[in-house]
Amino acid sequence: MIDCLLISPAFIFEKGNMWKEMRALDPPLGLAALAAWIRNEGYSVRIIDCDISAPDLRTFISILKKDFATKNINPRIIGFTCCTTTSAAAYKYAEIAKNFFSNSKIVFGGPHASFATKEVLSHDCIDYAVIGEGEITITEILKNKPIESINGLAYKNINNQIVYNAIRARIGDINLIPMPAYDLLDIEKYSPPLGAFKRKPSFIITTSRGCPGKCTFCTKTLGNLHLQKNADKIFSELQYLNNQYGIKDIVFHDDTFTADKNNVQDLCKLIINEKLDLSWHCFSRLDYIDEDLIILMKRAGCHQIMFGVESFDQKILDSYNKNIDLSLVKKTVELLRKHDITSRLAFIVGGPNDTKESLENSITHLRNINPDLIVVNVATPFPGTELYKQAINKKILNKHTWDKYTGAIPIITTENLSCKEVVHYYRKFYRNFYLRPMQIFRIIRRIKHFGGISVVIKAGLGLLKIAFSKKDTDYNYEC
Ligand code: B12
Repeated sequence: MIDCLLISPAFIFEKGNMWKEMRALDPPLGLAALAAWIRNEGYSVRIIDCDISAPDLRTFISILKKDFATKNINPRIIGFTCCTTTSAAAYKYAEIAKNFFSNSKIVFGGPHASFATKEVLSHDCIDYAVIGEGEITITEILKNKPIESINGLAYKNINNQIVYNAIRARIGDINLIPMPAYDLLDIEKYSPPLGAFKRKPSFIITTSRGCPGKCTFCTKTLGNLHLQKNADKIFSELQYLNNQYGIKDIVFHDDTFTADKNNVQDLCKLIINEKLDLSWHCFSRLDYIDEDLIILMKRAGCHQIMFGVESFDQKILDSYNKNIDLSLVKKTVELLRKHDITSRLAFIVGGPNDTKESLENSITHLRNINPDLIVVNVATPFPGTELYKQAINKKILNKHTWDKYTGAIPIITTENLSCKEVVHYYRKFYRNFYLRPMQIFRIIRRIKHFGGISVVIKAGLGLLKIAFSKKDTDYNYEC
């Protein structure tokens, strides 16, 4: 018997998707966080990351047979993490798991379980959906608390109706959450996307939970309250990853790593004073960074910062509720250049208000401002977001299965752009930005910042695939 088996379903991205071409293989951090908490409470727990060990259903079946069923190891709870994009795959894995272990309770958590709860529970094999932060909720299931008294849980009653229990309050002090159970993952098998790390081994972590922003395209699984692990705690986690697994490079995947300036300063000072050999990359906001901080971050090993700019049209940016002044873009990119930190800017194409003019304008501005790297996503209305509500209200949501919600396929038809035009601009951004002699020269010159020659070649080939797929109808989309 094992108390809890946690599973991250595998997902195969379509051709031309940025994550596929950039060969990212990132750890299920939510499951590692849950596992650490569950273990601290005295329960046994294991994680299967299907991307690594069971990329197809046949392998999954043989793992369940070999490692569990034949050894009579029956999990009391089988928990799946479920993003919108991975939901269809998650349902298939869950059905197999329930067939093997009919007495186990199948629990779904993560963004899709939190915002598409009804759909998740419509599957016979799924018993419970956990909404929001999962640690305390899953522990209470393990403790056999009466189901109707567990906050943050939705389930089916005997009449097969869905019951939503009271909302689960957030764990107030993020410093009380134990370090994710990295030992339950095959750390050496993971790698952040090409171009995001400077050297290997590199690993991705988060140091905060929640985001006060109100961006219309963002899924806020853990809510608005931003809580930050303190610098000491982050530093010991970095030391652990370094000592235990030789990790030398980190991608801080927090929504806004610099949200708490004092804390970042404390962390940088710790890294510098303790001489931790670390290079790192983080995500920030243009209004949460200044030159003093940039200088200190650089001294502490920061080699790249990513900012969401989304559009160079202030009105369109405002329509995303991003609340950022575009004049900051040029200033910030120049500051990063001055201090030899790679700048990476992220854009959205195909939002409800985008027009050909606004996208052409963004492409021209981008070339003038000239950051080091860019990332482009097609506007994708994930359940629970304002963008999703807008798409439903305006009746502009196309019929698509959730596996198409990858950020590279148009899911909404806008007033001004056809799906074909959106795909055209998705590729044009990449083409016009990267395929310039000056840009190619710049990347070659900064090879050590981008992780070496082989990484640049692989990333370059991936970008060519994104930018030059045979025709704009490669994607099987309906408009
Ligand atoms: C790191 C990250 C990645 C990494 C790694 C993903 C991974 N394997 O975990 C990379 C770069 C690969 C990535 C890729 C993508 N990502 Co991403 N990513 C994140 C990010 C920034 C952090 C996730 C994280 O680790 N959080 C910390 C942990 C502690 O929180 P958590 O995962 O939510 O888990 C808690 C609860 O949700 C719950 N829970 C989760 N699983 C389970 C399971 C059970 C059984 C239970 C009980 C509870 C439970 O308990 C956990 C602990 O409290 C989030 C944004 C965010 N701030 O959460 C986006 C986010 C998850 N990504 C998102 C998206 C859209 C994508 C992409 C499609 C790319 C894109 N176009 O943006 C791809 C697809 C990935 C996929 N396989 O589905 C969306 C998902 C939206 C949705 N509705 O599904 C998010 C929410 C971003 C956003 N704000 O919109 N991503």
